[in-house]
Amino acid sequence: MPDFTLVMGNRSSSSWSLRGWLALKCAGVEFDEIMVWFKRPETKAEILAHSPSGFVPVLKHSGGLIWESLAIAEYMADLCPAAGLWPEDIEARAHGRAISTEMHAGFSRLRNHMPMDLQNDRPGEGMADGVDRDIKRICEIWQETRDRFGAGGSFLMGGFTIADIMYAPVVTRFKTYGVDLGPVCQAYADTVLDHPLVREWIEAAQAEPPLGEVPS
Ligand SMILES: N[C@@H](CCC(=O)N[C@@H](CS)C(=O)NCC(=O)O)C(=O)O
Repeated sequence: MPDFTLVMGNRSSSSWSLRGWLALKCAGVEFDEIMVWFKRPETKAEILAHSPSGFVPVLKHSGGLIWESLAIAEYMADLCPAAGLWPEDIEARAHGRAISTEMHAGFSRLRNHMPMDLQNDRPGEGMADGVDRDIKRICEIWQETRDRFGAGGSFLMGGFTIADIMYAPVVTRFKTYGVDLGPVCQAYADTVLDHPLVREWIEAAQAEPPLGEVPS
């Protein structure tokens, strides 16, 4: 039995769970999954049985508990340095941490009005007041990071790092809601959507029953 267990939400709508899952997968460890289905009367109680914050994802490892997706990703980077979850260069790593925490703490308008939905296409929906400002800032971040640190590969900092993990759910939102991106950002978004682990998650999400039809 693996020593790692990830408690997560169902794949079609749990954007933070995608981040935790990608971090464990990229670290290359075996882990068990406990999935909590959202939007049922018992959802909150089921999450609280595992998570002190009442949110997922939560990682259980060696008797310890790590909640918050970014803390999980940092934990895996510490445990598995050879996995390259952060770039080696200190300036690049600091930049990666800055844009990851900006994502973790911000873009609430985008998150509220364009929730992750991997089962439907919703072009044109969600463009409420302020969402355009979040989109513009995210595109600036992607473009600047690619320009300054992306020379070694097709992801934000070359290889696939925690920075890409933090922005992967946003990439799926831009596709679901048909957001028009410039060529650099669209190329980056397409690269993320084509990552084998992102494809694996999306395919599994599309095979889930629609949320309203999940039995209690
Ligand atoms: N800052 C947290 C956010 C976690 C979060 O909001 N998780 C959502 C799922 S994507 C959740 O647990 N929702 C359950 C609820 O609101 O009851 C993290 O990074 O892990």
